[in-house]
Amino acid sequence: WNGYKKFAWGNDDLKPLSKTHHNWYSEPLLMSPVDGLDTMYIMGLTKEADTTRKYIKRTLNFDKDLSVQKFEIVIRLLGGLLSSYQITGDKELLKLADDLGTRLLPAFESPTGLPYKHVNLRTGKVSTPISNPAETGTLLIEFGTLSKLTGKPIFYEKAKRALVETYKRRSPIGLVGTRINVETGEWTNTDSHVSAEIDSYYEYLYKCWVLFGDKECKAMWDESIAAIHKYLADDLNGELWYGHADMATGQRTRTTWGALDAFFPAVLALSGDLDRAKRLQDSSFKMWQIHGIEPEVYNYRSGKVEHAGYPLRPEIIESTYYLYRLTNDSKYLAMGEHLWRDFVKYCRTEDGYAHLKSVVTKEKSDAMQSFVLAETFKYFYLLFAPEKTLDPKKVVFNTEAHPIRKTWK
Ligand code: DMJ
Repeated sequence: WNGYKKFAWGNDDLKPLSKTHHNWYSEPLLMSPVDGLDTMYIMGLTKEADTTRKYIKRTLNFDKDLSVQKFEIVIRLLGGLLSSYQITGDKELLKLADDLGTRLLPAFESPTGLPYKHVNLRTGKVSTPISNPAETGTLLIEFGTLSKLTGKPIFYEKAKRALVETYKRRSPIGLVGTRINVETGEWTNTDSHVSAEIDSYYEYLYKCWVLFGDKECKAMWDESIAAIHKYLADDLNGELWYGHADMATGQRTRTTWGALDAFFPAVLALSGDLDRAKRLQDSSFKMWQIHGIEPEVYNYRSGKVEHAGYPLRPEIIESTYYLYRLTNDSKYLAMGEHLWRDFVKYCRTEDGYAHLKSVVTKEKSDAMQSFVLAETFKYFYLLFAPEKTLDPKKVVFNTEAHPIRKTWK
């Protein structure tokens, strides 16, 4: 955080090697401060957080002629504003969230109700009709919470419809694909898995049931998870992995697992399936240990790394945290310590943490995304913090680790 303050203040992200900054668009949207704010409060860094909150209120303005990627803006900024509002009671944060949510609403104006990938914050102009389940189905925690907190039902309705429209297009055997055209509702890539571009769609089916008590979400989760176990699970010499299959036939297409997939034990554990969660977490940890840091994509059949990058992802730590809290087994504390020591050893720089170009060579690259502040450090911290710091039974974390409390009836 101090590295960001020193070299990137007022911009989106720190570039930890060149000690400069990176912005997602032509003007900054304060990604790191908004994403990292609730982490500071949770860690008890109240003074630092209050100063940052005041800066955000003074500076952040969404009336900008920028075509933004709705999903990323929702999980990082909308989620961050809502959780920090709930922590501080600062109504201006809710006002900012309301303004942002309203500016994103035109994205849902497609013939199917599935949202476009990009929307202009000022004009509402939409673009990029080819989307994916993660981007069409990872909106309801944030938009639903916005409805509950503002009393405006439209946000819940639009995001819920997008989730249901995604689910409705599952194949007869219950799987969704990787890419979908939001104008026609046709799949343009039929690869099915729990990895990038689908992952948090499944996460939100379950979590929206927990947060809102929405029975339809629970029913969609129940049917989906059965298909996932049936067609994606691989039992390999006693190890549990989840691979890729064609959504129409269920036939295995790839036997890969990776850093993003490593969120899945957390959701399994949360849903009560501790047996599978534990076995799958052992597989993720095995993948991590091969090179002392996990790769983006690993082939569990051939044992080869298929994509060697590591952009400081939090998912394996998130699952370690859930498993520790839900089992009380100190094995997960030891696992977390192992992950932490490797993480510091290979990714630390003078003023921050850097992505790895390759977990094999450990060569670094000049980036530190805001989710490092929002998620990676938060889950590491919460794993070792006293349980009362944040009762995991009283919050639902959005996919960017912003904790949302059900403060409504
Ligand atoms: C985060 O922005 C979120 O966790 C998202 O669901 C997936 N990718 C990153 C972290 O890896």
